[in-house]
Amino acid sequence: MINKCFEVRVLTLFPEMFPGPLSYSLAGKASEKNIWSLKTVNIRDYATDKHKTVDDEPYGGGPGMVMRPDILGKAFDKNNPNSKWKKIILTPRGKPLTQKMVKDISSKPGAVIVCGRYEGIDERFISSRSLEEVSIGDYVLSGGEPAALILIDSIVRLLSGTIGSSDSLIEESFENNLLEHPHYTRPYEWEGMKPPAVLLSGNHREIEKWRKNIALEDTKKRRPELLISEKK
Ligand code: 6GU
Repeated sequence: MINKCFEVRVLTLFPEMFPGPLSYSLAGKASEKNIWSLKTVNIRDYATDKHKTVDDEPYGGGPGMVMRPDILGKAFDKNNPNSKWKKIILTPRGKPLTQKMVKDISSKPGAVIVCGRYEGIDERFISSRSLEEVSIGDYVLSGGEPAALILIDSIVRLLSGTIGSSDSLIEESFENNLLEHPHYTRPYEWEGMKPPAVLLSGNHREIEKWRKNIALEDTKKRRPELLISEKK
């Protein structure tokens, strides 16, 4: 019933940032159950000079520093266990992460995730190791580490055994390119507001109809681009 342990290997200059939030809640419990495991690799351990340099000035000039391909290459080659694993580098230049991509990653036996830092990463490292560049959205973080925590969380919750009922995965946002319907619970009346009457009707067909309709209306209002984009 439970699949083989999904292995995550994170290459980072800040291994202390892990597992961080991933040791709590669903991901934390799933890791205790050996549904997934995490190993961090400190890129700096592969530096060769006495100052443990991992970056240098950009060719062509400009602000900031660029991560060196030789150090990254060595760190990656020593920690790249299996050709079936997904190989990802997190940078704001990457393809925006979608639930479809998360599903694809979670179907593999594991993932190597490289966290970008400083102003950039030497392009030769990215292309020579065939890494997929992924971004978590159109804003800039100071590094790939918070993005890696988010990516790993999104993968782990799809692994078999992490979430009790697979129904919770079928109904949620981004399935069928729709946002999920809104939710209500007790108390029945709060600050003068009551839940929509249909939800207390006991008529499951009507409830389903109401939820589908409001999901579609909310998606049109908030995320119209989801309705015209390709199937997830
Ligand atoms: Cl993956 N890294 C950084 N530094 N900034 C980002 C990002 C990644 N995704 C969105 N912004």
